[in-house]
Amino acid sequence: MFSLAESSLSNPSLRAWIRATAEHTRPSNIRVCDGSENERAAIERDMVGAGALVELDPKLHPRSFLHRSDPTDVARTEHLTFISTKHEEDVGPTNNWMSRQDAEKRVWSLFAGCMHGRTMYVVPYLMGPVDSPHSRVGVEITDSPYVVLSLRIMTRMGKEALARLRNSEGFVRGTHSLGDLSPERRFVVHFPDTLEIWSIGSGYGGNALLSKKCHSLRIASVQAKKEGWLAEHMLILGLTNPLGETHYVAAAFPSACGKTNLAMLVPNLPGWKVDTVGDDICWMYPGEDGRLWAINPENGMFGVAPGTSLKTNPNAMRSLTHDVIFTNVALRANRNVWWEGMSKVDDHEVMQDWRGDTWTKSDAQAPAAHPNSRFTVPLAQCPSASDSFNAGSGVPISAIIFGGRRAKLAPLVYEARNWQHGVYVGATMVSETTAAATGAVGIPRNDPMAMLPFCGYNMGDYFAHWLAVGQQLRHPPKIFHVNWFRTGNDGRFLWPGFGDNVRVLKWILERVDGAVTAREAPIGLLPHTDGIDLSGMDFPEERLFELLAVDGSAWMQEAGRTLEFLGRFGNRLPHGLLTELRSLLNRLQLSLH
Ligand code: GTP
Ligand code: SPV
Ligand code: MN
Repeated sequence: MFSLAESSLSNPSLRAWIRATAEHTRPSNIRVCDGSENERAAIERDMVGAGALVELDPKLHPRSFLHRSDPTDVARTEHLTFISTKHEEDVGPTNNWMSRQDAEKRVWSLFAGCMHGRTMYVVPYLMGPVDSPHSRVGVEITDSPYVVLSLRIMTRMGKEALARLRNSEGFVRGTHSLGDLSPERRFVVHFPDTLEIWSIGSGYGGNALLSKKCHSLRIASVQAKKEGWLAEHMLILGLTNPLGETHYVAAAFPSACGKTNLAMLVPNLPGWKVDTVGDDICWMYPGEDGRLWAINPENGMFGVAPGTSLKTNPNAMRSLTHDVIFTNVALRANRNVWWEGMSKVDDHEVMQDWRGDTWTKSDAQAPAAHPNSRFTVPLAQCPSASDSFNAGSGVPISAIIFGGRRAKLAPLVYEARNWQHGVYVGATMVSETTAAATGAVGIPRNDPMAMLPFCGYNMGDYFAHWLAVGQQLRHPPKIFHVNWFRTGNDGRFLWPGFGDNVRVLKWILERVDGAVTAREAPIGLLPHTDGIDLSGMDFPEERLFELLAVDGSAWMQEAGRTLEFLGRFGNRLPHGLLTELRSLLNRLQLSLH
């Protein structure tokens, strides 16, 4: 870490931008981050001194900390997130639009003097493997040391990024300030045309770690459209069968719907193995061999804590033994962390909840850990981290899985008939809202490809782009839809999920290999009743029937909802999707007569 004056920063446009930002935001000093251990230790020391980090017991979690964000700042704020383009129709009906002029008036003005008395950190970061032609550079300017420590885990940060940047101007410029943390003065604005992001008033997650959703999805999706690739909200995993054959799979589930968990699953079938390439973001390119290839642009995980345990996700738990930043979890008296679903605790054990208030289970009014509390940890610490994680070319994708959180309707798994039908299945996904964004939870909403909050342009054009990419692929991945969250009449999950999800992945790969047949249903291709391997589990077959049931009249109603949703895109909606909707309606009608 060094100040701008003494730094070896040679990139003239980077220097000019840093100067201009400092003139407007007025920090007391400027630090260019190099990603070193010394820099990390110095920032941690300062933050512990200022009470912004709590050091955990070094015997239990060496070099690990708890951070508490402002209680009004605990999740992404979609209603305060904007895309700024020349023409409003280019952001489409699912994004908030703001003109450049308005953004300067309403948002840039809030940056005036906002870093007074604070240090301005300049954080160069690389998205993607160091030697990948697909990797991209960004620089985030921030006054939050928590953001600096987090980016150091989540990205290849510092020297490696600067080396890649050299004198290029083609980097994403993110300007971030905590501002006064007031939700009234909180904004995240993206300018895809100039590769800029302005974020103020939040220090949490996707609002503040600009490499993540802002750069790798909202800005990158626009670049991907222009350049013929895909920037997606997907995990990437390698699945190896007992014969030693490996296929790679990418899966899009909305926020807090199971990507991290599936990406590092410990299979409940003997002889099967999962390797984790990515848990949240995936960039995919048509390869010369006609297949779709994927890289994970990130270097770490920002994973949901509640529900994570040695039983549900042992690989995540084993990743968390050292060098972790926990955010908004509960703190035990022994300076260890805790969250709901992690382990049994004594009814009368006294802890501090995520706000720092005294908490005991026996008289709890609310959870000890915030429902969107998280851990930040390098992916390399995960026992299942894939050797291909750093591969510049990425991995070839054999199957794409879409999935949602749906108490009713969607079966455990089905397969799309072909690429166009698969794009329809992704485009018409519905999932119940979660604590990952502010607002009510449990409300079903359309969330195409799990990208509703993250697509940086008109989603009508995005669907067309998906169709176009498919046309370029001589060997397109097969597309599937899954739902781990269907409930029975008692309101409980019908499917045990987690390690048992490998049983569904197994069927998916058997379909990819052409090893099994499927049965035709109006919505797509379903497993035969003996298609899902239930060996070694105590699972009544009737329950599998219930999980795989397709209720024709309920799907007919769903088609009405779909028509209304797709109608919002007007003439930007590609014909292919309407064709798919029409064929679905025909098949449903036939099945109901
Ligand atoms: P983001 O990081 O917000 O994008 O979330 P994510 O998609 O990575 O979700 P994650 O894997 O963190 O899971 C979110 C919540 O769903 C956690 O509380 C998990 O315990 C729970 N969950 C994940 N997989 C399953 C499953 O197969 N069944 C059930 N019942 N719950 C699951
Ligand atoms: C999500 O909400 O999908 C996340 C967490 O992965 S955040 O970084 O806040 O976007
Ligand atoms: Mn996510």
